[in-house]
Amino acid sequence: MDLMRAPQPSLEQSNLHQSALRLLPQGTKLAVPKKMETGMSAIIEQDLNGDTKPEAIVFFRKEPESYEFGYMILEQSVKDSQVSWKRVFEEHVPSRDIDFVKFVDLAGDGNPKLVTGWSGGNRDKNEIHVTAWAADGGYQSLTPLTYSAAAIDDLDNDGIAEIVVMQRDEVKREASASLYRYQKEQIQLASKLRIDGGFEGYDQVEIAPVAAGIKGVFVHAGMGAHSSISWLLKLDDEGNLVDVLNEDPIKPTWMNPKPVLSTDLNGDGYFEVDRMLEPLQAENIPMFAMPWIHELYQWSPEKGMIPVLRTYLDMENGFRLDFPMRWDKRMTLVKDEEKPSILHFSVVQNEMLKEDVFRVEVVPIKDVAIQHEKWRAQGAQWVSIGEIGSVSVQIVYTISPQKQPKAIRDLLPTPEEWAALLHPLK
Ligand SMILES: [Ca+2]
Ligand SMILES: [Ca+2]
Ligand SMILES: [Ca+2]
Repeated sequence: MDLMRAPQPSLEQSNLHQSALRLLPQGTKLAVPKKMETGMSAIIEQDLNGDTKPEAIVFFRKEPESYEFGYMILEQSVKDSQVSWKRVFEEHVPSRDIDFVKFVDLAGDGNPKLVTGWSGGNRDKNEIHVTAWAADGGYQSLTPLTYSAAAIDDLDNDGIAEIVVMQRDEVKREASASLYRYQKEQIQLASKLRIDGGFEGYDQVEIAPVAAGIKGVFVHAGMGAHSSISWLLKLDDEGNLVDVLNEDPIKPTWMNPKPVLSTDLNGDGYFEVDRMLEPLQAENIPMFAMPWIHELYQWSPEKGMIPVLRTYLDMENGFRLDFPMRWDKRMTLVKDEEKPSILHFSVVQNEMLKEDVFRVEVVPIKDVAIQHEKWRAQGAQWVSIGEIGSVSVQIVYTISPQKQPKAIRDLLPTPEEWAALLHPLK
């Protein structure tokens, strides 16, 4: 038996592939969409009309390059145990690429609709196409939505997905967020919110949980060379999109000196919004050497945006070191002038910079024993708080915590607390 032989596609799959090639419109070839949840392929099988038999959706592009892409829907029929495929729908879209493909239950009837994004089409606009099946009319592509970025998910948790479309007009420097719902066999605008348009492009547009049973749209946009603006949109009681980060979404104040992305960093299931802080007493530190503190906020129905985590991100070594919330902003830090991976922490009291309290040092695991030997010779006290990849993270006290005044000693974590503050970056 030849174990090296590549797996053969099943008869059914090769039949579909051959049928798809045979049915391709003149002058086209198969094209694989850029983003898809099912495996990357030009041919996807999915039941679109609810008869439990999958249809095949086949994506193609015109050859030679002519900025025309498209797709066709094939229906299968079985006769004398022979499967054959027939083209029942075809749409050509002027565009530069197939941005994404999703199958989304937009009507709440359990039948997913085909939702496709096409980039760089008419007048360089991106378009979302929704292709729906109706018992009396077959397949139909609904009026397209133009978009700069989009998020498709169940925003109001009623079991039916919505489409949130972000637009940006580069010339007029205007932007907006629009909420669309599938109603009466059409895509209908449910709410539109104007936001500031003075940015370069969207870094993230994602629907994610913000609090128990509540979702929001996390929007981050890049501005200038490095900085960024953020909005967090959610639905108010009337079902309108509102921004909970900025008092006026057209004059946003939630800005950061670098691009930021939202995730659930503290692991409670809800996404946070980053606000980068300069440590206290850091006025004279140049931007490239700034040890940014990331203050992460979550939305609360009662209190609005509240900080839930302050943390330092060491991208180079792949970890984050959380700050105990009791530190408030009193503990400040600075990067070592010679070895920037070393962070010196000090307590600020009465606006006066105190002596160093401790430093964080990243030591290659293989060198830890030698390093400890050196510190022992210097009479230093330290805690090994954990290993990330090939490095060990060490806390080295400037003076023994027992000799610190109570006010400072109370700020210092116990060894167990230290270990719980260190996390690998995902
Ligand atoms: Ca079907
Ligand atoms: Ca919904
Ligand atoms: Ca969280």
